[in-house]
Amino acid sequence: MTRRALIVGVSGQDGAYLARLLVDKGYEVHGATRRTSGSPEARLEALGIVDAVRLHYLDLLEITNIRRVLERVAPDEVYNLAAQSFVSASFEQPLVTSDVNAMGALRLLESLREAGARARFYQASTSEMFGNIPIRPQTEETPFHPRSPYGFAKVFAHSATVNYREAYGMHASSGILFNHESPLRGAEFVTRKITTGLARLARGSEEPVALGNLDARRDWGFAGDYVEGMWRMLQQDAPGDYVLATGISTSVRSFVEHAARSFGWSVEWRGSGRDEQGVDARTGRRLVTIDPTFWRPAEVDHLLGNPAKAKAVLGWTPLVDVRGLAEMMAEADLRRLANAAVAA
Ligand code: NAP
Ligand code: F7E
Repeated sequence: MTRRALIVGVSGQDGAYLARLLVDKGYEVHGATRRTSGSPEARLEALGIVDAVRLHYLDLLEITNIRRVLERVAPDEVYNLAAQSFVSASFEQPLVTSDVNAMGALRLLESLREAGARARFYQASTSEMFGNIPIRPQTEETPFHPRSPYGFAKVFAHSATVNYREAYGMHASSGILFNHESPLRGAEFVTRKITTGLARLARGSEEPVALGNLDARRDWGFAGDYVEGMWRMLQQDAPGDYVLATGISTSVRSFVEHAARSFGWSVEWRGSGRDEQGVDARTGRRLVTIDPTFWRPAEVDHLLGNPAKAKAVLGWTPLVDVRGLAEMMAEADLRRLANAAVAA
């Protein structure tokens, strides 16, 4: 029998890759998206699957509409990928971030429980829950110390998922995913900001990429690999929590160097603090400058995940490393700019 999946947050990066994976696996794929003035279909179009996904309006702020969509779709699997996902913005909008990321997840869980639905549930938890915990690498057992409204709202949603599993026997799983990126990543996140900024420089722009903390370290993987892990979690007989990560952490500074190599530049760092600059070693051309407005009120300095449980239980392994990721994103941004220039 054809399985039916509902992806809440289908218009986002992960929503698009997960939708493609499930379409390829023969699922009937329903995508929930809130009404905005933009196109919720852009990423689905980019992956060539827009006609294969049935869209429904759903906002996690409104419980009646969640109930109606669940009733209409009657899914076998529900993936909650919806969130205000930009950590920086969560300092400016802590209340709306919490309403969507924390209470929104609870509204979904409660609607499933009330309906007596037997659907399996996936919650998009995050390494940001670990925040600045001085234990590395982080596993499913590592305590949380969130450093932002985004992080503490996600701890709430994670705890709710665990509790609904324990209290009501729901098949509710939580993926504690470390940073994962792709050519479809939002332009405000640092990896994509770097690859689009460098691609513009390669096309003749004279505007260096203005960045914040170059020393922050993240465990960066490829979104296409991570959605496979999400799906595998819901195929287990028993629900659970799983870290998905590569097991390698890289600084923002090194990510710049990896991306710059795709454009033929070798970055040399000059100066320090807010006067630091990244220049092309051969020509001295300015590629990166520092803008303190991108520093955060509370930073997460170093995240490094241990995906051993996911490897052992789910048989999951990430295929793309950070160098391959930087190259993939840089090439995609360069191609996009070249195509836009031809079309203009
Ligand atoms: P994303 O590109 O920002 O996508 C977020 C999705 O949530 C979008 O479809 C967005 O819709 C939707 N959304 C926002 N507010 C909503 C609301 N009130 N009601 C319904 N939908 C709403 O994020 P992503 O990178 O794909 O990440 C997917 C999930 O994984 C998020 O929950 C994120 O917090 C979590 N996560 C991400 C990472 C990562 O590195 N990417 C790591 C760990 C966890 P619009 O298009 O209308 O904005
Ligand atoms: O920042 C530093 C910044 O915004 C990464 C989300 O998907 O992953 C993501 O959250 C690091 C931080 O991602 C700039 O200070 C320096 O230390 O790309 P980011 P994030 O905050 O790690 C987690 C796992 C999620 O769950 C989130 O949803 O890079 N950084 N300079 C900068 N960051 C940005 N955005 N812009 C800069 O100019």
